[in-house]
Amino acid sequence: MSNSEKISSKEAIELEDKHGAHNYHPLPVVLKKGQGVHVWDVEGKKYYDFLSAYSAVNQGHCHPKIVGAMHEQAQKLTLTSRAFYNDILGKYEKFATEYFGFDKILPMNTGAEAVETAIKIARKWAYEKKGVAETEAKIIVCENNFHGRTTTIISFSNDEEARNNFGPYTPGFIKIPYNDTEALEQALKDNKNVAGFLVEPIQGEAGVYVPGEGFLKRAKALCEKHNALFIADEVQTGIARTGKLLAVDHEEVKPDMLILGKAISGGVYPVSAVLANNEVMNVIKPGQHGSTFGGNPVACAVAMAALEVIRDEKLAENADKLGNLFRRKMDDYIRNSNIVNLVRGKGLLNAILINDSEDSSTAWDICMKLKENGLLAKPTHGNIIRFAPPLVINENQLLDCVDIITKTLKKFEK
Ligand code: IF1
Repeated sequence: MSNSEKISSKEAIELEDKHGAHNYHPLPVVLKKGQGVHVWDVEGKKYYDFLSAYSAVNQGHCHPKIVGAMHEQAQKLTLTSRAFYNDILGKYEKFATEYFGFDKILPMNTGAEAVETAIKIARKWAYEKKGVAETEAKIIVCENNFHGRTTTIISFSNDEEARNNFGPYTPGFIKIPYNDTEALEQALKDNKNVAGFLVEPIQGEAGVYVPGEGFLKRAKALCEKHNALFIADEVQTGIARTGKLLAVDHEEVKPDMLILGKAISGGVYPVSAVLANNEVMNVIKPGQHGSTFGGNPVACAVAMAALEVIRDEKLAENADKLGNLFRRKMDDYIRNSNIVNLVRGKGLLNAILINDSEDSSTAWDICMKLKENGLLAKPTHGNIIRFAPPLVINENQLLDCVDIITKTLKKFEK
């Protein structure tokens, strides 16, 4: 069967079921085209995309400037490895470090790779700069975190699905409750070997948990006081998703290490990165870390275009404005609803809490009905539905989506 051959939804699903590992349970929709805030399935039905590939497609599907940059670079030079220099990596490194305000960037490919990279740098910094005894470094993480799916990362997860039967686990992590600066302070006081505090500025997968006002600022101050690195995982919350370039910008917090992924490429190509200043990043010497594709020419071209789109199209401002409108409209509905308890989020990273038990199928059933009504979203844990459209959405489209969502939810009112 050639790629150009037409395929039905049923055939596509059967092929994946037969030949693909069953590591996902997708919504039964088979997509073949994406443009801006819309996607189309193989039968030609059009949908609003309210997931944005988990906030990777912030710039909208197939943004012409980003795809154009990929197309142009892909015809010149796709990959050199880091065995040699090339004419675009340095330009990208200058562009990105100035864009985010750090001395240096270490380019990788996936979010999990960037998180692993940040863990390695933090540990090395602890041994070589903080004076922690070799192999004794600890990293503080939060309950209900999601930082990726590698063995080390799931070692500090408390999500049984993500962690079960993947042991033995990597040691060296201390868990504290999210949004709890007293617990962070205690952990820093009790453990002299802390290399850093790794945190999502908003917990995405856990259900879009926005921490209390000042949490990030107080956490950063505590890290400074105890000579530990504040490491912000902005893979999902970054790149304008929450109404600022970075979610930490809402509290004017400057992380010691910034982890980016997903929308740094606009969802066009796997690109991730760790950014830090010299006193941290310079612990990495030649031959101590790397990746075949990390910082490849296509990734550099795509990421620069994707970041220019965020800035030039003022997508953070749009996310802030339309995020407030979305939550206002949803609150108007929720006031008289018995199927939705609340809406929460920041910018265009939002979620609703369905008034049913975690193990009920209601959230899934609502998403199936939303699909029928032309909007794609997916539950995170059990009874929480995440709503995260591309940041290029306009006010009319957003109000149209609020209509679809509220009309659908009304059918589930008890
Ligand atoms: C899946 C979740 C979201 C992330 C944060 C690192 C990574 C992610 C804050 C790793 C990735 C993705 C992974 C994808 C679904 C999605 C997800 F549901 F898994 F948890 F967004 F919430 N830090 N999140 O959110 O980046 O290696 O995937 O590039 O694994 O199912 P990655």
